[in-house]
Amino acid sequence: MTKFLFMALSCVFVACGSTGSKQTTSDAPAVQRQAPATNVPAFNADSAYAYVANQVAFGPRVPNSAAHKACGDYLASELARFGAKVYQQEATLTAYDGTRLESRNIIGSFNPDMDKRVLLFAHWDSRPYSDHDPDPAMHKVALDGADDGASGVGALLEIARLVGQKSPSVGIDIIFFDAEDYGTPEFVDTFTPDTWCLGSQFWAKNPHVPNYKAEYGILLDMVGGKNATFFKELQSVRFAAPIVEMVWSAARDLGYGKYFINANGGAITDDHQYVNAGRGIPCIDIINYDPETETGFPAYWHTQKDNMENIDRETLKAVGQTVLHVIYQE
Ligand code: AHN
Ligand code: ZN
Repeated sequence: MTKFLFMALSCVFVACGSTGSKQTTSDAPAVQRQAPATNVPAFNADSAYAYVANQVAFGPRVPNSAAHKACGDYLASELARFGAKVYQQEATLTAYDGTRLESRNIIGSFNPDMDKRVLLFAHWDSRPYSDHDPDPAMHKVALDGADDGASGVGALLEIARLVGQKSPSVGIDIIFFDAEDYGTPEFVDTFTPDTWCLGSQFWAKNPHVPNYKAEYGILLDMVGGKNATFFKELQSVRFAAPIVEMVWSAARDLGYGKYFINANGGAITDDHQYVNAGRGIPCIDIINYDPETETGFPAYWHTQKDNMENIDRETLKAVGQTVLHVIYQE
């Protein structure tokens, strides 16, 4: 009843232009426009930025390295500090070249006994190669992964901190997947399927609790870049269109339409695909997509330039506040 009233009011506000939203176009039906939620905590961008910087400060989080181990311990202890029930799922996974990767998926559950759950995830490992670097001498050198890896985890740690302070009315699971970014490099000719996203592939077959289920899932991948643009990723649109619309319209209502572009992007192989296919959970990917570059990713993607210089608090805020809005309206 109150929900309908709120929706009616929000439509009136939109109609008379008093919400401050600058977007004039919409492909979402009006019924999906959300009530102006007043119970949503404020995402602290400085806090998220610090969680990103802290990860990068360990050095590249390449599986089997000391930095990887130390950062994994840090992430697990932060989730525990925020009040989550923490699961650490260790597995030896095999890379494209046969390397055995000592991997760890790190899971924080809030209100683990609640039936209705939302899954939020990101990968926490960083790529062992800068195989898109303009300098060939860098192709086999590990990168910082400030955006590619650390940004999604940093935003989710800030969300975890807030969820721990004041619970939404659904259970929240936050998964930091390992071994996402050890996929076949550009300098190798052989094609092996499914070499990316090894941690999420493992989890999809071996969830941390039997028959794990969530209403939907949201993947954050490269969510910290300055002037990032999040187009509607095509696999997300195919498998979870209502979730895409819910998230993009929440972003628009919050005034983040310059980041969340109301147009389709490319199809991207990413952790959401395996969670979707393996567990039947409709998942979307919020990922920085640049239609102007050859790869579809920002120019610093998989180069030495994926460092803290590209990380912008405003982008982290746009993504984090949007995700909070979505989970607190449940
Ligand atoms: C591929 O490059 C096949 N997928 C992109 C997944 C990814 C890598 N996201 C971050 N790094
Ligand atoms: Zn990557």
